[in-house]
Amino acid sequence: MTMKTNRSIFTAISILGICSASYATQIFDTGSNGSLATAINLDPYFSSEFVANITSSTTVPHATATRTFGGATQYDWFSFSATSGSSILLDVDNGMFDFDPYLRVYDSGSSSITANDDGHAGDLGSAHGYDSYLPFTATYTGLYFVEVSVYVHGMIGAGQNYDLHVSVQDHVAPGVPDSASSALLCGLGLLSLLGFRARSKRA
Ligand SMILES: [Ca+2]
Ligand SMILES: [Ca+2]
Repeated sequence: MTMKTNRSIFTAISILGICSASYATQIFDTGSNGSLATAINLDPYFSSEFVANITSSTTVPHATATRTFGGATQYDWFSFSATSGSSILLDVDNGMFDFDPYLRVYDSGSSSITANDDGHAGDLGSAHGYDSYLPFTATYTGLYFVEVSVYVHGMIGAGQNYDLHVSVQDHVAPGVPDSASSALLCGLGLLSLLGFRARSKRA
């Protein structure tokens, strides 16, 4: 393979990376959230950008937590605020076939509120019915805590990845949709690739 071919492939892969789907409201799990006390708070990441894998994404604010390869072996904890009476939806995507996800929801005093194993009922983003999907109504105003584990209560290990989408009716949505910036970067990347190919032809 020539150096030119290598560079073309590298450039193309870079552009694909830039142009691939991302969530403005996405936070990456760094493995530091192995307990309720260290839960990652998702409140700053809520937005109403369109995400195909999230039910009613443009009308109900949502945030996404993504665990990526290499994460610590642990339970993953997240928190978010909700107002009493608000509809909440927890939606695990891309869990199965890495693992069989199980969700548990607690209040700040570690009292169990609700849980779900295999609620996925055909929404986008899940390839298998073992993904969790948990709608419920907030019974108080304050913080809610979500623990993600492997069925039935095992720790999640390296290589077991997923997206957890949290949608909360009437949540403030400080997250800024990244659609415009992604489109700009994607366009600049494509232009640079076209320029590189033009220079290669003249060489
Ligand atoms: Ca989904
Ligand atoms: Ca499950």
